[in-house]
Amino acid sequence: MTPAAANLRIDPDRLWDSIHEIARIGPGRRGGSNRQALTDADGEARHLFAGWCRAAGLSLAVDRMGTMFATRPGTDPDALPVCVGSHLDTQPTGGRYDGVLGVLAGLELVRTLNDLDLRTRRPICVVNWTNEEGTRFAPALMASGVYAGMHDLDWALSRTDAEGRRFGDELARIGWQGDEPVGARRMHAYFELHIEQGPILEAEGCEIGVVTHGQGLWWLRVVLTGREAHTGSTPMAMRHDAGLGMARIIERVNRIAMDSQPDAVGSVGQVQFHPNSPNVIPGRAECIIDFRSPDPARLDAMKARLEAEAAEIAREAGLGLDIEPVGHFAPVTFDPGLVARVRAAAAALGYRHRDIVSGAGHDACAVAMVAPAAMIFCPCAGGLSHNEDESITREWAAAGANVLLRAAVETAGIVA
Ligand code: HGY
Ligand code: MN
Ligand code: MN
Repeated sequence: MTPAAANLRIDPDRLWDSIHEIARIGPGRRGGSNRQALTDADGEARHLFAGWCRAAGLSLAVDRMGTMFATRPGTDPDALPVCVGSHLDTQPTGGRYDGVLGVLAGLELVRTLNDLDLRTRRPICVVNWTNEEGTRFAPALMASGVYAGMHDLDWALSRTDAEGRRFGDELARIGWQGDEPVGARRMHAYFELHIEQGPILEAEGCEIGVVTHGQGLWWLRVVLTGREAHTGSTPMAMRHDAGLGMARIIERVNRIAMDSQPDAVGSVGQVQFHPNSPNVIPGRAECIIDFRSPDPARLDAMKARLEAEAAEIAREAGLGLDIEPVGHFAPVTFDPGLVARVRAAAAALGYRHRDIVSGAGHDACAVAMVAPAAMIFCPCAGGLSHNEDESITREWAAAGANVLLRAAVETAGIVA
């Protein structure tokens, strides 16, 4: 590593200010963020980010899923890029840092190289993946999933939100449907900085998580069909209560996850009753089940058990049942060479670090299927995330961004 590169550090105030400037777009009610994919707020944040990229001399390309690729040229025009990124979309009651830290740390990396007029052999590309969260349009990791070949493009563009609006129509409406074929752009390496979204790093006094693996995930859409009827005048024995069936399925998700310990989680975060009226027995109930485990056999066993026992629950309650897998990725092993580079960067920079498995899914989990990928975690207070009280310190953000800078620049190659 050249002396200039060995002393590289980002500008922590500029990174911090950028994070809090973009947080003004799509604010939550309690200081966090509500910038859901393909809303006007998402579109506005994209324009702000694109302006910052142009001001940093980056060339911007957008693919057909709306993913943004902002590239700083390298000295070798034929070399594949080193990509650094994450996502700008948020949960409805999200924090300011989930995803945003990784995208803006990538931009800060470029700004720092510009300040020092340092050239790299490989291009460096900052990425904003569309719809990482999957909250409005399931599944999560949607655009990176299409990029990795997990989903068909037309299937993704046809996904609808709770109001029946199509993903592709909303992407066009906010003016961010690009024309670059999804997946055509190859990467030499991909790094993603992200908050841990768990309590381990803070509890152990570590500033950096060296992410070796990511747990796998199944998202199952379950629809129960009963019969709408009057809640007052319908005898209990005559009810086909989709709401009751859903309650039993939600409880069974918890029981399956608890029976699958250690290293297994399961919850239902999204439920819709139809017609959702207090004096109508629900004729239809729909939810998405979220099962995760780092153990592929355990993950698939949870799914199989749920499918069998949901059929029994539906039969007992006299309900129709449909189960559709709407999201899946197997447990991920990140690229050992890049992981070692992240670990060496943390050590060289003097940060307390430890290896860690990611509980949350990230775009890097999809990208890892088609390119060498690695992740860097920084702590978050109390491990809290997907909550407006999510918080990190400026120092944690800077530590993560400095490790990202060093690992990415070492991979891209500094040209003296
Ligand atoms: O669901 C996830 O793990 C990610 O936070 N979207
Ligand atoms: Mn995220
Ligand atoms: Mn998230």
